Amino acid sequence: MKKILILNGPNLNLLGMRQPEVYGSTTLAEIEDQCRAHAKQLGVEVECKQSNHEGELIDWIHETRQSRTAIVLNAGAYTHTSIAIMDAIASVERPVIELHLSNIHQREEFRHTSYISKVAKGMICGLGAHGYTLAMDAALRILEEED
Ligand code: CA2
Repeated sequence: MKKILILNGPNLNLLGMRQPEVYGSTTLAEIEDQCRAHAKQLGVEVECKQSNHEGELIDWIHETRQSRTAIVLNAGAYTHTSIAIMDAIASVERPVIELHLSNIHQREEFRHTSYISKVAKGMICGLGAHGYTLAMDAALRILEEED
């Protein structure tokens, strides 16, 4: 069965608790519930995971190798630093939709560079929590095109 893996990186477990003016007031648990409800409507399997550890995110990306999984990835600040996550994505040859709650291009200069964008199929940013379900729609479309 087609599967969408929703991966959230460092500090995103704090969503809804701090900086609501930047990241919104929806908690990660609420976003994950929305993703699970949306997956039911789409008829696709979904798994939601969050880690503050780069290596753990990389391990989960590796697990999608030779599967029918697409990844929705909010790599948090690793977006701007992690060649290792970029390499992991390139190595598994699975579609990744990069996602950011905030519009990274309207923020500090250091957030304008994304290593993830270099290997992602596409990117959604600036649409808050709604971006996750939009990214799932895009991910499913890509999986269908693979069949
Ligand atoms: O806009 C996004 O989704 C980001 O990926 C969020 C990252 C940031 O480093 C990226 O540049 C853009 C930061 C996530 C931190 O999340 C927090 C949530 C609540 C309170 C504090 C941090």
